Amino acid sequence: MDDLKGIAGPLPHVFVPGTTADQWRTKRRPELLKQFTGLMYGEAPPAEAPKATVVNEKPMDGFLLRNIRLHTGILGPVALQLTLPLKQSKPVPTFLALNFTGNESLHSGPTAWSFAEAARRGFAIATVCYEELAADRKESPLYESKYRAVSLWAWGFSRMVDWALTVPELDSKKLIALGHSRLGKATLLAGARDERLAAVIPHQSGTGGAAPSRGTIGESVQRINTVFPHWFNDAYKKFNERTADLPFDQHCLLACVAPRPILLSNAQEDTWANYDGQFSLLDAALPTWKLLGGDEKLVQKFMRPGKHALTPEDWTAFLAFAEKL
Ligand code: GTR
Repeated sequence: MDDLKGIAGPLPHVFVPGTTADQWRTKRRPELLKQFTGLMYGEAPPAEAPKATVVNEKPMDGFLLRNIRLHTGILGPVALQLTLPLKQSKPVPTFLALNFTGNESLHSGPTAWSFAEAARRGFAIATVCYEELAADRKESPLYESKYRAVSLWAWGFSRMVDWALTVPELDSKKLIALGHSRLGKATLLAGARDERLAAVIPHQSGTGGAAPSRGTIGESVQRINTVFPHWFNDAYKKFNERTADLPFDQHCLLACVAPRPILLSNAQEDTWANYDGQFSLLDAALPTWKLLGGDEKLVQKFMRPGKHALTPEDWTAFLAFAEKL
């Protein structure tokens, strides 16, 4: 594994040869998740029973929009926006997504999402603005605690799952986590930790997401830990200049998603996110899908021309992937 594209190998093993599916589930996967918590992402708060109140609901052009106040417990209440098909005869598959710019901003302009198209194809989209969960500022008093931002955002996904499981219109077996960039990092971590997420789309997630800590292209661990010291824990900073000593790389986190479907999506000009390294790691994690009997056709890579962004073309790819679930 020394010559993987975008990675300074060798990579640590995901599991030793001879490991059984049962040993993976009961021993190796929990051990890896514990290492990721201890050496990189930090803890997540305990879960609390979800409480939600519907604020209002209105038909829009091509979908139904419902605003909800979701009480997450320790991080307080957040505004959750749910869009649904106008008519539905059965519970619908649902994207659970964090957004950067606020729920309102997703309806027009460059940050617009494809709500009507998703609804037409029978999907719901539930979204929360990430900073409502945890501020993205290193100065936030939140980070004087043991918690760090990516882990808190990932925890937010799980609170959305708690809530989604209480909504009869949503298909509890088809909850799909989606996030872009730093939220793609949180998406992958949430998908690895929370098996109730049926599929995961870490979009252009880069370093600290699906890209290798041992990367040779794009953002280094040292740089991400310096510019965003509140994203990962203090232990991860000790590896700034010696990533080869990490007992894992991100293929081990990808493997924790198996046997569930995953789509790694990237953009040609987004070399900062080391898509070569990400795709190499997905290949390195694939034996876990084989071990668990997962559907390898649903371990997918998507690449489009252009820059770091979440575009309508990306939504088309997400929907095509989700339709196969
Ligand atoms: C960049 C950061 C990346 C990525 C991106 C984003 O500045 O270096 O890791 O997360 O921000 O979230 O858009």
